Amino acid sequence: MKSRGSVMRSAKLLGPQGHRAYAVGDIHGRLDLLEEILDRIERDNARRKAATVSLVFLGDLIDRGPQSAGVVDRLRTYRPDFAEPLFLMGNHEEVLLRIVAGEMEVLPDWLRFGGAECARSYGVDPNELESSDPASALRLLRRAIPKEHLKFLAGFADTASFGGYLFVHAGIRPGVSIEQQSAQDLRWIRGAFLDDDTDHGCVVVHGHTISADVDERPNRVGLDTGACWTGVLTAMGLEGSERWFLQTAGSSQQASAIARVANVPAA
Ligand SMILES: [Mn+2]
Repeated sequence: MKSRGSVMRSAKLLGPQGHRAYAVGDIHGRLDLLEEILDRIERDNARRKAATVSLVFLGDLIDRGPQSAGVVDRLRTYRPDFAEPLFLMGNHEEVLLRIVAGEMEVLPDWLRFGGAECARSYGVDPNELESSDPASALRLLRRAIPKEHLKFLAGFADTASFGGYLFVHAGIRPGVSIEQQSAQDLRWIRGAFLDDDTDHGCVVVHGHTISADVDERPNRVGLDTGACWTGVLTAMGLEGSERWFLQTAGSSQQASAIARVANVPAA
């Protein structure tokens, strides 16, 4: 996959003294779980002492689940009074933005890896997209997806730092300085990052790769618990030396869902 834009967009969050941060894993079109985790975060925050709060969404808001349009609309207009929201670019947002920019050759992959559900949430029939010529398919999508949604997604950052933590969607390339990381790696990397246990100089908080529960290692914390299939959306709170996790209740089918997730193609 090509990666567009050589300049990494980075946000420096306040922290850590007197500041608190929450990070939310991959939502993938589950508006129901998003509402539940926002509620849990707000209640968790209310129990703690007053602080400046950052609320970081780790990307992949869209695709797979049934309500991508609903999730984007909810977060685009989300202005909580207790926290400052910040959004990171996932590979799924990247692919959608590339398609509506005219890169129609990635359309079949997008539809196969959860884009069909996303298209449907915007009132577009994925079968019609597949059977249309590229120009017509592009027109269909551009007509259906509100410009404000695309503008919102296009404004997502690639990294955010909070004290000794670095938030990214997928991970970082080990041995490469944070400033030199490519957008491609930050949004797509798996094995080379996940299997690396060296000290990165910061603890990397990421989503993108599904694990059966929080994947907590000395040099990274993975928060993608496969919400779309398991019903478990995970968030992490950070303040000072403290670290804690919040999760949606999930379904009783969670164990079998996790087993199925393990067979899902890596997109
Ligand atoms: Mn991802």
